[in-house]
Formats: sequence, C-alpha cells, structure tokens
Amino acid sequence: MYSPDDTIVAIATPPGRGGVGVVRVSGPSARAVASAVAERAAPLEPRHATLTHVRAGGTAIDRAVLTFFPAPHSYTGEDLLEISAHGSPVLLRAIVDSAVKAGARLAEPGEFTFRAYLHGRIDLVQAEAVQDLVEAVTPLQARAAFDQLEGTLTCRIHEIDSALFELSARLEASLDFPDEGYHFVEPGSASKEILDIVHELDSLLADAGRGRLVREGAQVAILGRPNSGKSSLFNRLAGSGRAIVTDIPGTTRDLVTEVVDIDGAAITLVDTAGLHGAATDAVEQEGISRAHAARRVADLAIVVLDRSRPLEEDDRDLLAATKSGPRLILGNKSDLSEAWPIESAGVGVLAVSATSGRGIDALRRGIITALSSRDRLRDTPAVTNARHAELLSRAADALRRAARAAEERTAEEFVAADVGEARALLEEVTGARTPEDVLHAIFSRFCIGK
Ligand SMILES: Nc1nc2c(ncn2[C@@H]2O[C@H](COP(=O)(O)OP(=O)(O)O)[C@@H](O)[C@H]2O)c(=O)[nH]1
Ligand SMILES: [Mg+2]
Repeated sequence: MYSPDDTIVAIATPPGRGGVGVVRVSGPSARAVASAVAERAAPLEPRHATLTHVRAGGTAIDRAVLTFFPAPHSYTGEDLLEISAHGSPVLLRAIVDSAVKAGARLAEPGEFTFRAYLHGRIDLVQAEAVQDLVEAVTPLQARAAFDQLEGTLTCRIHEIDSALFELSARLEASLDFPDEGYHFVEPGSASKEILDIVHELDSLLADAGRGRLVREGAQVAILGRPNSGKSSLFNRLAGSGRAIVTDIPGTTRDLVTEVVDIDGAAITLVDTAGLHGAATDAVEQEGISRAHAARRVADLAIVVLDRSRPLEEDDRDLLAATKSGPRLILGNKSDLSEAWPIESAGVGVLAVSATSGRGIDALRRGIITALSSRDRLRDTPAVTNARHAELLSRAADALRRAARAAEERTAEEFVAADVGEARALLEEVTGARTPEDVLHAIFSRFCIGK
C-alpha cells in the first residue's frame, strides 16, 4: 500500500485558521528538512522545543517552534519533526512546500499512524483507537477509545494469545511424539483449558453490542402525524431550538438531523415531516416520502402520538408501518387533558410532554434500552469495534470446536488446527497478521496528517 521508506509531510491540524498550526515530517530526511526549513545553523537538540525562524523560498516567513524526535522514540518510530507555526493555511502550505523541496512527499491519509503501527510503536487496535479518539463526539466515546489506545484490549488479547500459544506448543509436542498420544496434554484438561479461554473471550464479547453503540452511535427517527409535537421533542432532546415549532401543521418539511449525546452514545436524531395520507402539496408529499425513508434506515423509530386529540387513521397507519422494527411509542402532550386513555392504544405507550419535560428522562433511558438492551451505558466497554467483535467471536467458535475435539479424543492435530485458527484470528485483531486490504481499508479512513 504505502511506501514506508521515504519521508512524508502533512499539516496535522485541521483545515482553517487557528492560534497554532502543526506540520509533521516523518522519515529518513526529517533531519534534512529541519535544516532546510529552520533558519539556524546548529542541528536541533532531540526532543527540545526550539523557537526559530522558518524559511520558505529562501526568506523567513514565520517564527515557529521546532521539535525533533530521533528514531525510534517518536510517534512513528522514525525520525520525526514537528513544526508548530502560526495557524495560517498560507504559512502552513508554504512550510509543506519547503519540506517537499527538501525531499519529503505529501503523506497519504493515516500514513503517520500506519508507520507507527508498521514500526511496532502501537498495534492495530491502538491505531484504530487513535482514529476513534480523534472522531469521538461524546466523552464516553473518547474514554473507550483512550482505554484502547492505552492498551487495555491489546493486553487482554495478548494474555489469551499466550495461553493459546503455550497450549499449542504442548499439542505440537504430542504430535511430534505420536506414540505417547496425548502425553503432553491430557484431553480432559486440554478441553477445560480451552473452555476457560472461550469464557474469557465471551466475557469480552458480552459487552460488544453496547460497545458498538458507543463507538458507532445510532440513528433515531421521530415520526408522527402533523402537530403531534415531533419537532418539540426533537428540540427537547437536542437541547436546542434547531427545528421550527409552530402550531401550523406541515411546518417541518425536510429531514432535520442533530447528533445528540444520550447517556454517552452519539445518537443522530432525525426530525421528520408529519405523516398524513391526505397531503396534496408536492413539497409536503416529498417531505413525507423522506420521512418514510428515514424510518426505514433508522435503528429505532420514535412514534409520537398526541394524547390531547383522538387517534386518527394516520396514527394507526404509522403504528402498523413500524410494527416489525424496534420502536418506542410516545403519548405526547400529556400535560393537557387526555383525549384517549393510554391503555386504549393496545401497545405500550410512554407518556411524555415535550413542553413540560415530563417523561423525557424515561424517554432517554428507553432509547438506550431499545438500542443496547441495557439500561445504562455508563462504564466503558472493552470491545467497541465491529471488526474486533467479529474476529473475537470467530476465535471463540474455533476454540469451541477445539474443546469438543479434545473432549472426543479426536487426534491432536485437529485440536491443534482449531487452536491455530483461533490464534490467527486474534492476530488479525491486533494486526500481527492482518491482510493488506483490511489494513488499507482501516488507514484510508483516517484524515491526512494523522
Ligand atoms: N401542551 C403541549 N403542547 C405541545 C407539546 N408538544 C408540542 N406542543 C405544541 O404542539 C404544536 C406542534 O408542535 P410541533 O413540535 O411543531 O409538532 P410537529 O408538527 O409534530 O413537529 C406546537 O404549538 C407546540 O408548542 C406538549 O407536550 N404539550
Ligand atoms: Mg415539525
């Protein structure tokens, strides 16, 4: 994929203006770039911040702080130069151009972190955590990513893998001395050892559904007939006046979305146009068809009924349309006198009031429960990434097969083969043995400069 032998350069700070902007250079020519860019004769002292003029095209263009990290003690494990200049896109581009003239090339997305992985500074789980940490929108997402960056998951996988390594060594030894049969591992104890490891994996995976909700968030569509209070609920959950609220039916015509932190999960709320069968206006009809599209892609539908008015056919149509998927049914405007008793709907209805706030905490909990089958997300899940979860659960399957084979006293080589497969899957998680296309898919999602 990327060539790791040359020197790369990129702006590491986000596009736009800021107090400080950082240019990163990594690779064998980082030192040469430093002396070409810095207006100073003496070489930079390792890991010391040095204030100096920086040059482009022979003239000084800014005063910047340069820090040189010699290999292997740097983010990438290579010679690395960080130039903190003033955060002007014009300046930063000029510095990048100077670096290119001095022998660097523009970095590809994720290439700095890829090099850190390639040089063993971090494993693949940690590299993915870097991306997750940068992209986190809720504190819980950031905490889960930071745990992984710190190596919590990596350590647990290593422990599991060394137990498997030790076991396969004994299985191999038995294979080398076939006359002795299960000499080095007694089949009963082999299967018990394997099942203990399966138990470890299962406990990691127990939380993976919740972890996935934390990492990826979810889409929740708010649906209901006109004037039922969808936009008011949307604003209440979003804590903003993002959606227009009026008592004129058909105010919301397009989808309005907002990412909201609900118990640590990044929930994309979608407010939709009121659903009713009698819409004649072309714009309203388009809004309704978008609302249905949002309903179909949502992870959860919130059906809003108006308790202050009798249920109508539009309500019943919506209840029928959302019947088969995950949904929460709300009886809104419960601050007003009710036009229908909550039991008469024939389904579970949560009484809320968007204007008074009644039932909104229960609604937040209901959303999390519907999405994760847990009532709280509070503590940080160990596994959050679907790629990891899938590989770990395949490893557990392979080990269950191995345990069964050992139990049934099948030849050791079959047991050894399944244990070997489980190890390969664990190594694919940490990146010790990961196909190149998977690596490419992971790192190409990074931003440039990361
Ligand atoms: N009393 C009361 N009025 C509400 C409540 N929720 C919404 N409304 C009012 O109902 C009208 C329609 O609300 P809106 O959020 O625009 O409904 P939408 O068409 O479903 O988006 C507005 O006048 C709101 O102030 C509620 O819980 N209680
Ligand atoms: Mg609305």
